[in-house]
Amino acid sequence: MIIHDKISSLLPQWRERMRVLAKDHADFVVDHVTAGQIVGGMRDVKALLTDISFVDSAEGIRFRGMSIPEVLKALPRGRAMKMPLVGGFYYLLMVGEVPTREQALEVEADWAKRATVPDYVYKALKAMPRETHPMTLFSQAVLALQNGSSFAKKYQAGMKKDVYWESALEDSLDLTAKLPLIASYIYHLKASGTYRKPKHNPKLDYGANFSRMMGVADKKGYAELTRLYLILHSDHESGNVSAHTMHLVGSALSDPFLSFSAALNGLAGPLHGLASQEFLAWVIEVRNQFGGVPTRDDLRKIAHELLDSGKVIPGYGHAVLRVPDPRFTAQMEFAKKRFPDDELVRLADLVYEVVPQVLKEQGKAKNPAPNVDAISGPLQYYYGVREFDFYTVLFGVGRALGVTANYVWARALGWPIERPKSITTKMLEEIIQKAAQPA
Ligand code: NMX
Ligand code: MLT
Repeated sequence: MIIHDKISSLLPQWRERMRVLAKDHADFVVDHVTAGQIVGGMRDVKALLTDISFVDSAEGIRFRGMSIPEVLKALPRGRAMKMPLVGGFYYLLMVGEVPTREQALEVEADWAKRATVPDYVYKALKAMPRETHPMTLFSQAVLALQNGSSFAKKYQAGMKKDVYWESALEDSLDLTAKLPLIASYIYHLKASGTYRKPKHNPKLDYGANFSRMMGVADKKGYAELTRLYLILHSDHESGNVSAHTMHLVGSALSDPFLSFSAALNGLAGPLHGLASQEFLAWVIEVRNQFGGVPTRDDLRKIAHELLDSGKVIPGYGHAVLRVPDPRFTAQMEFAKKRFPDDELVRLADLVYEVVPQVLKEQGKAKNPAPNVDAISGPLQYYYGVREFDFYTVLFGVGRALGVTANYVWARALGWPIERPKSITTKMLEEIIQKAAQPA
């Protein structure tokens, strides 16, 4: 397989770079940790290494060094496609090079071969109570797939450490190939109570397949959005909850299925991926209250009321970014080009005009700008995907691309189990008191 061969050829030089860092520069001080960071969620502590993506606070995400516009421009597409092939993007994340169209299609073809889901997984989902949250179902289905993990089987059979990454890649390709089928099955289960076993069409690419399995009427437009959406949601360096969970669980040599199921549970939190669902629920509530798009003044008032009630404004703020999220901008541009008059898109745009100032006035949020979740919901809603508690599942399908690439490289470079040190509150206070005493 093309990704396997490429990683194989890159590995010797990467292993040497790791060896030099771990041995020759082991004592080099990169950063320091303050008490504020210890009690403040380790914000900004430079303690993770990844080459898959990087988030600059003033610019946003770069995937393998490329900004979103650069990725969208450089990556190959299929005939008459506006957005790149997801298979080509996966190649970029895994290998670090822009693929040719043939290489991108090779990844797509490999996915097509793996795009089947064992019947017992569907049966397990069917057996769950209907009101179960889609993210719970999604995480369960991924966990159920663990039964087929090549990594777990080979590990039990005594696999050598230097080839862990090969089984990790095998599982990652399997997992990412199966996710659209599982996600669309969950979607139909929740949307209409039907048990529709989706089928992958090998003549179509990953994005088109997913949009077709979702049963969206404007398949062409939705397939373009799906490709864009999956690319944008794939990764956000390694410190966010889902990526970090995948990394942490994987460091115990839990296979990609176990690790990704755990990552999904983190993504399901309202301060992380669930914010997309929450943003849409909020703007729909606002629209219903005013019978349409409210005035700026009304929206200002409602935003203040939401903050005064102790809630956060979903889709706004970020732990790293200090500017509008370029993933927000890319999706807003997509919407404005294709359906600028849609009521919820206009409302999301008005929220963007009003809310940053409201958050500034409140004075708490370090970043009053929108993140990726302040627009993704209205786009899905426009295409008829209206069960908004399903939106985080879509986020999860995208996130799998980045976190599995990280998983493969973590095993390839032999990274150890993650185990930072904790101290007690008393110890922290004593460290501070001791430092304050005159020498
Ligand atoms: N609405 C209200 N308050 C906010 C918001 C917001 N959108 N963003 C930050 N704050 C508050 C935050 O709760 C904290 O309050 P307190 O001091 O009372 O604890 C204060 O501002 C300082 O927080 P920050 O340092 O600016 O943000 P932090 O890094 O802790 O958290 C988020 C980042 C993203 C969790 C936070 O901005 C937030 O809760 N946003 C709304 C939820 C959201 O959109 N999450 C999705 C993030 C992207 N994703 O997809 O994962
Ligand atoms: C993400 O995409 O993971 C979010 O923007 C959260 C983050 O980066 O902290």
